[in-house]
Amino acid sequence: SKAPIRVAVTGAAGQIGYALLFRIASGQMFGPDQPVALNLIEIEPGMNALKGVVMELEDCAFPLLTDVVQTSDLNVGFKDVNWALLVGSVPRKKGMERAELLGINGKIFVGQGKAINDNAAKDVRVLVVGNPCNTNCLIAMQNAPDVPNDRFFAMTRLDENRAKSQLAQKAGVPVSAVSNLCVWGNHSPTMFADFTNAKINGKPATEVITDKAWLEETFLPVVGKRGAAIIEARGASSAASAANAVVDTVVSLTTPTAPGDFHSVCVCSKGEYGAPEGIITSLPIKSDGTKWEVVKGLHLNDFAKEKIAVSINELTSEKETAMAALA
Ligand code: NAX
Repeated sequence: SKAPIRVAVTGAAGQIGYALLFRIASGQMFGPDQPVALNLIEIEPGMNALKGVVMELEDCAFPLLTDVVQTSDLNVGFKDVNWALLVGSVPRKKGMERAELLGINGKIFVGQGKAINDNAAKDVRVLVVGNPCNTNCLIAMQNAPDVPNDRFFAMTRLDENRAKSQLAQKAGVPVSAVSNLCVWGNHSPTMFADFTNAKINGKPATEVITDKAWLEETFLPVVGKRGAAIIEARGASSAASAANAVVDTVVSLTTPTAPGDFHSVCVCSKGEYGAPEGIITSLPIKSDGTKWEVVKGLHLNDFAKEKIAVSINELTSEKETAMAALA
């Protein structure tokens, strides 16, 4: 039988953790015949809640789940892991400056990057979910010099999925009819959900939804503010849909992408589409099941270019602020 894939999850006792762990353990992330082991990482105050979550994992009697580690020690937590899903981070509190938030989280991701560098399996891949996820990912990457840069990812798949769902509803088609939806830039309200390259039943989305004003003035803000709308309605931030996007991201990186299609993942830029080299920015990605690459040759009109530039500028400034806070 296959050796288990060992997956670290930080913030494992949090909301997203609660929706994510059961999907990994049930086989939805790596497939129905792939055993998995979980290394669950929490800070000290979360350890008791984590114990309860582990009891529930046991009570699911998942046939694929070989073992579960619970720890607040990063060296133990990242030991031999093939995937590190970095979900935990410190949320912005009322009155907290952005620089302060970037500094606090920056320190967390310095430590996690180092521990991944020193303990993880040789093939480790890292997906950062905890916000500000692009900059947190950059910091982890910089502190894991032995891990190649192309193993670091941050999550914009929830934004992609939200955008697809909105387009499908507007066009009156099932969501599976929407493809080629790239979210560009930072995972923040500045991200650009690119309807200009999206397709609906294989046709340009802009030929199916001809209401340009709706696309520019309703669709984009609805997608950008979806997280806030969910907090307003649910009294808590999106968790199940975020966990689902984590599963989707890993599946998209580890299985072949449908021919002609792509997905949104934040990766370390090599200057594609004019993004500055070395920032973690969301780009159109395809995979052959093992290796991923940035899809080249998409046309960006002036509207798209302008939107993407705003988000890239924000990333550059986040990077500078975080570097200054950590110096
Ligand atoms: P919760 O506050 O429910 O859970 C976070 C958990 O992380 C807590 O249990 C906490 O104890 C733990 N934690 C904090 N610092 C830690 C550390 N240094 N090491 C290990 N664990 C630590 O938040 P939740 O709703 O689960 O969201 C988690 C993160 O995902 C937040 O930063 C949130 O902003 C971010 N999100 C990112 C999304 C994306 O698309 N990239 C979408 C969903 C979500 O908003």
